Amino acid sequence: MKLYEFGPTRSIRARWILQELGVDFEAITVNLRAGGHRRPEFLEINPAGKVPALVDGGRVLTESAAIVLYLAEKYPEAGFLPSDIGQRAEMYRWTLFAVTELEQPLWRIARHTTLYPQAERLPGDVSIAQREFREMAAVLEHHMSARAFVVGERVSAADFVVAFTLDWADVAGLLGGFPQLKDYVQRMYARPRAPRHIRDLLAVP
Ligand SMILES: N[C@@H](CCC(=O)N[C@@H](CS)C(=O)NCC(=O)O)C(=O)O
Repeated sequence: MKLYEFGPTRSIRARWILQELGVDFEAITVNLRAGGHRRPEFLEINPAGKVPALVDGGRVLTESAAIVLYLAEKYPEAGFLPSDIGQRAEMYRWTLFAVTELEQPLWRIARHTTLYPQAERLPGDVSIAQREFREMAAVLEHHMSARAFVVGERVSAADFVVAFTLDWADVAGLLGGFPQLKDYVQRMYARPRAPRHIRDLLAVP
């Protein structure tokens, strides 16, 4: 398997589950800062020009959450995909909650603070997105009281997606007031096969 990735990005989700599974994979850096995602050879793999992308034999898969779910299903013995349909439904629920309700405001904040050219940034949207993130984080904070994992009693694919998203929120300074979420991120990143934190990868030139 080949993982096309770039340090402090959503490719961490895919790397996280690959590391937890302990499967061999080749990591190929697509340097976003150098425009590697716009090169024709990468656009052939992901016409959207975004990381991560996973190449597994003849299969090419993009979308970080889809990659995590695919790998959880490919290696059922790892137990990252709950066998009970109710728990699996919860796993999908929180995975999608992370990439829609939590990640979208974070993405808007990133775009309007650093990614868009200065003239296109909308500072007003940053405060709206911060508020919307906090409203949804409060829902997860409540859900996480007295539980170690997002679903059931053990780690599942959803945890790799959710914990990464909350690490991103931490970098954006948005985890204040959410002690359960802070503890949860710390616990998840203390796992022996956890990836590096976004803030550490951002420091890599
Ligand atoms: N929904 C996609 C988003 C992927 C994405 O936007 N990746 C960013 C890095 S986090 C990227 O490659 N950006 C390059 C660009 O948009 O030009 C996923 O979760 O995989």
